[in-house]
Amino acid sequence: MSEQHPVNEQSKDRSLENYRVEPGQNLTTDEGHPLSNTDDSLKAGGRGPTLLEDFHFQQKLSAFDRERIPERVVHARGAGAHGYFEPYESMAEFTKAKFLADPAVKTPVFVRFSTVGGSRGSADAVRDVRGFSVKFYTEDGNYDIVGNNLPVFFIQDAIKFPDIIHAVKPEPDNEMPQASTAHPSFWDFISLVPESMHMIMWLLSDRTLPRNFSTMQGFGVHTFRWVNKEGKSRFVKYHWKPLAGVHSNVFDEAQKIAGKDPDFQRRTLWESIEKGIYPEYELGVQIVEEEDEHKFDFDILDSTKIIPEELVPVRPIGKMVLNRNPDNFFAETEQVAYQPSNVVPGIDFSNDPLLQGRLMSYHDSQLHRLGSPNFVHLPINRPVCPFSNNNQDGRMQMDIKTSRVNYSPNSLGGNLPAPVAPEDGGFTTYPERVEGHKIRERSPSFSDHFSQATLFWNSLSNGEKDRLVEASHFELGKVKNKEVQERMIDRFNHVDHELAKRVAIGLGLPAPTAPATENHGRSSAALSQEHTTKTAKGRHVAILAADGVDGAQLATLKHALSAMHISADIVSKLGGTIATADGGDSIEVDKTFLTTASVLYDAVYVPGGAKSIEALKAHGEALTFIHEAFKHFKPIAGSGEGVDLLMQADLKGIDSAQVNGKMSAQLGVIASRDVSEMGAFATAFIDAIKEHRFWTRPVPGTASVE
Ligand code: HDD
Repeated sequence: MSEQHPVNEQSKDRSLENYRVEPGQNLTTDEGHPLSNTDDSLKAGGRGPTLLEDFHFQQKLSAFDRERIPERVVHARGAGAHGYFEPYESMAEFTKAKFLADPAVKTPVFVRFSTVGGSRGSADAVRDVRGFSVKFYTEDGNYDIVGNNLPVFFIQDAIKFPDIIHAVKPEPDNEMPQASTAHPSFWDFISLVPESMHMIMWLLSDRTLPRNFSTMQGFGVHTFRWVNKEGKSRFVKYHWKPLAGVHSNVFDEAQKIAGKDPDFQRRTLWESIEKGIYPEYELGVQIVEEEDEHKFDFDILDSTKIIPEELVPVRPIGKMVLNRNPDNFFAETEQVAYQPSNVVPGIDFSNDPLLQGRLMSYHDSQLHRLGSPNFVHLPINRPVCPFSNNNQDGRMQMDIKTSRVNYSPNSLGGNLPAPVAPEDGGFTTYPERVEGHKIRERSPSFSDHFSQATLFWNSLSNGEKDRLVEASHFELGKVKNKEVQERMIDRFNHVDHELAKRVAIGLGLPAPTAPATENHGRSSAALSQEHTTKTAKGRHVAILAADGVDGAQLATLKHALSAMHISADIVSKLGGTIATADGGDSIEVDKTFLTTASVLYDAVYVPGGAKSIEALKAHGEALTFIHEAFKHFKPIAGSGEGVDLLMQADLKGIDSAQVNGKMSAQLGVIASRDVSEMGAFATAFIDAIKEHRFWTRPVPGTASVE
């Protein structure tokens, strides 16, 4: 019989507890020798050479010399968090995976979000795919969903992975550019590999500029299998939907964030958990009966395809909450080792050739970067259930196995550890029948590369389309090779003729005269971010103020924001405190115009107070702050004399006559000179914050405004 090992939300935290180390009282060597001096090396005389016998110096330096391990060959830059997953209802009808069987059981998880192309020290906010990896510590061992924030991939077969990654990474001669796809070798490859076109449409869209990790979707990408107790198998695709909605930066903003705060997404994740505003995601599945495998006009084993939600709805099955920051970045976030091959009974693979290759590559990658098969002994990777087998020795073996028996079968050790029979829960591979010739060939069912790229394009709002076209002008504008640019225009012409013409115009190249493929006209509402959840929880507002600010207005707004779990920083010219107009308590300044920037906030508020507004008007940075927020489509609010600062900023499309009357709300700019209705003003501002961005604003320099 298999043993039962109940798991709860605390199981992983408790297992990590055994490894946490507090600083000790005494400074010692690694072997515990007390040390009296760590500031001077042992020398032959005060000005003499250092002596070889200085064991403390040797150990300190050689430990330091070996601090770095190879960074991940992709997804090197990342941030992690602990949390839990709880199912809404039992999924036992579909899978025998125990962690999905009981809504009362919270399974601990460790999640790592990442960018793909940049190195470990690169900026967070760059245009890139984001990794979305989840390790579930279940009673049947670790289960990893190693996904991305896009539902499809560049290539169909894992043997092309080194090629796409070589093409996307900095070019080999000069190692440029860092964390960017905007370079010739990437687009050369893409223009020659048409299966990448669907992914390219997603790559050029707002999806690759997520505002935060908490505002992006996650996808398992491949089709997987679920198998129930009766041995019935179904195909499954995974979707993570953020409860905070799916929201993005604009490109200009993302580029500025990368300079102002390269750690922006890592920091926001960390700080929101510290504040108790926990990122939450709903897990959903699309389930396809085995007999329906061939009923679609694409192959469900092809990772460049989605299953449109109109064809197979996403069924929400549970929720994940990230509620604890790691104690140590290296020990947890860097050493965590995800592997798509980590599955539990009830979950199995499909024959997707991209997935099949991944089943080998991740283990190999962990062996290389962590240095030994014993990486599973590292605290973050250890399962929360017992594990036992006859693997032995190797570098950094952590366990002291006490049995003389290390083989199977055996009689000297009672034939332990013994295999677990399938009926008692032992893993069995789904006995799918397969036959075929050994061939290096792509299935003909994988050959339509454009229909779903067109579906994606058709599903975008006009603003999303404008920004996608702009992204293509930026990316291909950096490719000073006409042949590659022309090949890409031809590829776009297979997706949509208008799109191809618009790309060509921006590059200054001849536009195609007729479509290469007629647009099929189909769309899917789920593909546009415009239809996402609207909530203000977790947003971050800048309040611009100086000495003489109206304390009552400020207090009302701050109170209303915090009631909605929106945090706010007082931003002023100098640090320290500012005095309120009514002589009340002085107010702590959180950031100065030098230590922060408009791009780091989701919205801006300017409270009244004549003296405060005069000071802000005299300080150019306050106006820049508002201009940038406006340019990036963010909600902006001013009350009392605060309206004067908004007027001085001369925001395009905002009717000043209307603003000077009672409260007005135009294109996400909320203004009210009348401060008798601060409650209604706060509500209007919070409603605007829920919208996240006001895309219809006429912002000069964007594709929609000439
Ligand atoms: Fe991969 C890391 C996601 C295809 C080979 N991949 C890695 C990570 C994520 C993904 C999120 C970071 C894991 C972490 O946080 O530690 N990869 C994907 C997705 C893919 C995909 C969603 C397509 C559906 N990957 C893919 C292929 C191969 C790899 C086809 C190779 C055949 N991926 C790797 C790797 C990495 C990796 C080289 C680098 C570090 C690591 O595994 O742990 O093995």
